Amino acid sequence: MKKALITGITGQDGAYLAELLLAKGYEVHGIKRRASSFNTDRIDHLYKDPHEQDRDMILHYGDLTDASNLIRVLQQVQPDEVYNLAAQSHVQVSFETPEYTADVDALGAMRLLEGIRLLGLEKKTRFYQASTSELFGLVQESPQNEKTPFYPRSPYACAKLYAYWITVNYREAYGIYACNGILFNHESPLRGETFVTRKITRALARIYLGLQDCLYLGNLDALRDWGHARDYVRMQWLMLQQEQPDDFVIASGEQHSVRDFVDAAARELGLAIDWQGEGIDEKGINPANGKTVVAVDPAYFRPTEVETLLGDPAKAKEKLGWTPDISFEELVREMVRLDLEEAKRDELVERAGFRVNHHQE
Ligand code: NDP
Ligand code: GDR
Repeated sequence: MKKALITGITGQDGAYLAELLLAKGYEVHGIKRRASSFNTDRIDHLYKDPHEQDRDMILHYGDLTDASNLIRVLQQVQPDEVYNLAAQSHVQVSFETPEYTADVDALGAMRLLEGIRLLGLEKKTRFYQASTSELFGLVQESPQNEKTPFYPRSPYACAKLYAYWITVNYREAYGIYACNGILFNHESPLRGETFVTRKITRALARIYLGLQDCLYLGNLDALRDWGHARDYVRMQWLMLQQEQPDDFVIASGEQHSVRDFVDAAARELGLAIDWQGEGIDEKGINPANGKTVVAVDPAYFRPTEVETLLGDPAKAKEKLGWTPDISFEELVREMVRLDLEEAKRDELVERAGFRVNHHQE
């Protein structure tokens, strides 16, 4: 039985990857952070009580800022594959927490690679680094492929640039089977609520039911290449199954704006959108035209923005047989459907007199 260690197992990708690896018969180990409340929502369906004998998913407390902890876990697990998905992954938040973001996202990757080396696991343990299209930042050519020059535009992207190169360096210096997946944005119903896609589907579902008034967004013209996380974690696994380690761009090759995403989600719900954001009544409707208002709040603008990203996944198509199964429209539909279910649950809870979380970040 192969053993995998996933950092960031409680996040969006960690949950889909754990599910995939368990289905393939792996023993899956994950690192979770200590939190003051339960933080395993996304993997609870895979979780078995520690007292059960036949557990195939085992969680270890840890943190990417703690080298001794990482080395201990690596030593204990002796993994065949390490997937380094843990990160402070929010671009805008990285402007507010640049040092912490660098510690986790840059040095965290180095700590794991150095742990593999110190423990003499260079020949045994394969390493996947969650690299990102944010490396391209202020894009130098379009579409972007593995040879496109990097131009990071945030503390997050600068930290991920270090992680990218330290992965390449440990591959070249010590012969570790280490790969970078340069993944473009991928979303799902498990996406964190403060990333723009989930923020949109969650807000529109709640507006539809009258639980929320208005959707506030930042840059509506930002262009992204959005895919489904379930498709993308398959590529993470495939990258570690090749004869030679390599770096790959994973993208859909299709581009949409934030505005397009709102329109697609609104269509699913039959909502008409008023983009002016003027004359909002207490229900978030413009009384002049009866449409749902989407307003721009400059608080969501970033000091330096990544305006446009579009990936060219030709290399992954050729060498990994990359074919995403889920289209943009199917992704939006699934996210809207599940956020509508969640909003209906909130509506019931609220009607029963209990408080629900109305955060809109
Ligand atoms: P999420 O934000 O959903 O998950 C991040 C995970 O990292 C969570 O499990 C989180 O734990 C954990 N984590 C954060 N800080 C630490 C720390 N200091 N020590 C240990 N664990 C930590 O991200 P995604 O699943 O969306 O992304 C996975 C990876 O892929 C990230 O590295 C991200 O930067 C990268 N990426 C993502 C893309 C996307 O579009 N989703 C595209 C390209 C790259 P907790 O649950 O406790 O917060
Ligand atoms: P991104 O994702 O920065 O691409 O990073 P996000 O969904 O946060 O932003 C995408 C684009 O939408 C614009 N935007 C808003 N974004 C947020 N979060 N909230 C808003 O209200 C809003 N309004 C407009 C942003 O300015 C941006 O242009 C994600 C993360 O998963 C990273 O970890 C990963 O590396 C990259 O994708 C690829």
